[in-house]
Amino acid sequence: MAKSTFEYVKNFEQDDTLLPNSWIVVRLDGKCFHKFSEDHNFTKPNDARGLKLMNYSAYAVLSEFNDLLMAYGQSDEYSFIFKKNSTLYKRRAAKLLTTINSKFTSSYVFYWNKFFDEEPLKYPPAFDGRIVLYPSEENLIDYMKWRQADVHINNLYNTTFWTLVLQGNLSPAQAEKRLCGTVSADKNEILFKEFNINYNNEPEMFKKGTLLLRKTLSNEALNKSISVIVDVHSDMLKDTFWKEHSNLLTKTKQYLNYEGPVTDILNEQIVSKAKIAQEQIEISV
Ligand SMILES: Nc1nc2c(ncn2[C@@H]2O[C@H](COP(=O)(O)OP(=O)(O)O)[C@@H](O)[C@H]2O)c(=O)[nH]1
Ligand SMILES: [Mg+2]
Repeated sequence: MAKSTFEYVKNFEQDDTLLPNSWIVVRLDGKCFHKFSEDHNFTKPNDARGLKLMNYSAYAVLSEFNDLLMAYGQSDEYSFIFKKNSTLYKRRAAKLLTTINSKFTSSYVFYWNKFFDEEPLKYPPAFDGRIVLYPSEENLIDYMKWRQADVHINNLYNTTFWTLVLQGNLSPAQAEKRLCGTVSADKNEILFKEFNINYNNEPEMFKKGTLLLRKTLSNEALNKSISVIVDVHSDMLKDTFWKEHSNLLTKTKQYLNYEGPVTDILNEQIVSKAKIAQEQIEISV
């Protein structure tokens, strides 16, 4: 077909191919979520519904993109880690970022009612996104540790702050002043001595964020092993985690057996795979 005289405009497009041989990390972050969480009456400092919706939206992304090794989320952010040699969209940055972001954001809206049954969505949320490349395992592991250290620092502060305000009847300004210059041990002590709260007993999802991983599950009902995505709250700051998951950064298919609890996300996959197996039996009979 003859080219139109307008076709030259295509030459204005910029090449945004990402460097080969490096892990692609896509990090999304909620836009103005301090306001969005207020407008939707999120529980302070952690709203389990909101965090579970974030996890479920990330699970929807991971289910669709096989080149994703894992994802990690906390607060209003989620990081998605592509395998090092991924050639998805020929490693074009804009394609990767926009597809991951729009799938995540549309899932957040699509599944809103699954988690917020009594809280209507008042307006469409938005997430910004960025891509960062990490050339070495050490850099990537440090990235994951950095994000998890962030949730630890913020959550201990927020938990103490909101306990002082909601249970200690301090004003936000007074609580801020009280916490000024305190270290972790001081905050733990305030929670324990003044409010009888042992920070260690707070939910793991609040303290550690959520990691989505691919694992193998031996399922008795199906009488076979199935490949699943699991949501866990592992401590990535401990080197034992990386020793136990030594294939995590190199293989999209994880053969590590999952032995943790059956979460809602996992249960959904078991039910769906059982249904498919049942349908196959019915067809073959
Ligand atoms: N109440 C509540 N607020 C949350 C929760 N998760 C995130 N947020 C809010 O979202 C903000 C996220 O931080 P950041 O991205 O820096 O702020 P943003 O620019 O307003 O999105 C937090 O400061 C909280 O105000 C939650 O579970 N409960
Ligand atoms: Mg934000």
